[in-house]
Amino acid sequence: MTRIAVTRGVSPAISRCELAHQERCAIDLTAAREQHRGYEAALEALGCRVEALPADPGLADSVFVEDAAIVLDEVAVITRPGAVSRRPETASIAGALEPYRPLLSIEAPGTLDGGDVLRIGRTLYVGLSGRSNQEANDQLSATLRPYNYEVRSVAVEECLHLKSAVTAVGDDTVLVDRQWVDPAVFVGARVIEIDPHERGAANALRIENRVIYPASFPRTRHRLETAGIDVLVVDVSELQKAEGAVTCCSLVFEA
Ligand code: CIR
Repeated sequence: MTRIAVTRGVSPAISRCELAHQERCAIDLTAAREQHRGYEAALEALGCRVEALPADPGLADSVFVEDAAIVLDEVAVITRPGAVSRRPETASIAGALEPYRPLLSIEAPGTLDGGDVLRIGRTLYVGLSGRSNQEANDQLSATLRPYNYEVRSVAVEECLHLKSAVTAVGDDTVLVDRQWVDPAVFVGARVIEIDPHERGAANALRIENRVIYPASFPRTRHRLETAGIDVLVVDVSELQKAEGAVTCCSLVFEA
């Protein structure tokens, strides 16, 4: 078994990225690229084989590959991103995934960003956000029923994606920002809450029994470590200025 992480280099156009809940500020492209390489090194340190797609000068947000697909054990679903500017990102991601999974897709008028899909076991929690709509939820539910996945919708109002508000940091453990999502939604899960001073701290990338986690949230990191979670810290401060986080920069799956 090989664990693959699909990534894509930081676009020289990243300063023109989409923003939903953050103010625009200058992004240092050289630093962003260096941080992205550090992130890829962290993926490799955790046993992933990184398949890096070349940076695309025409697609400002294309480093955030997570939003273009949902990769499950049996199939991959190519999304139809909510931001029109991001829709052309899916073609090259489909090309990268095609050798590994049969491909399904979300069709208009459905819109879905991968950042809105949180898998816990056979349940997919899907955010109804500014980017992902009920039509896509319904399509996902119907298309994945034969594979025995249950889709549950979760309202997301004050942040970009569901995974801005909650991620899985263990088989039955979630890291949650309760100001953005009600932890009671995740029935039966152990809940670790972020430090309330650290907005955005609920996004962690779990690889097996470790998590890749941003350096900018030391208090929440302490909570994770106290709860027995093994944390690998990366500096992604420039990518955070583009409203990015650690889950969104890779698609990780087994092949
Ligand atoms: C966007 O607004 O679409 C990008 N600037 C950020 C996307 C981050 N994606 C993610 O967290 N899944």
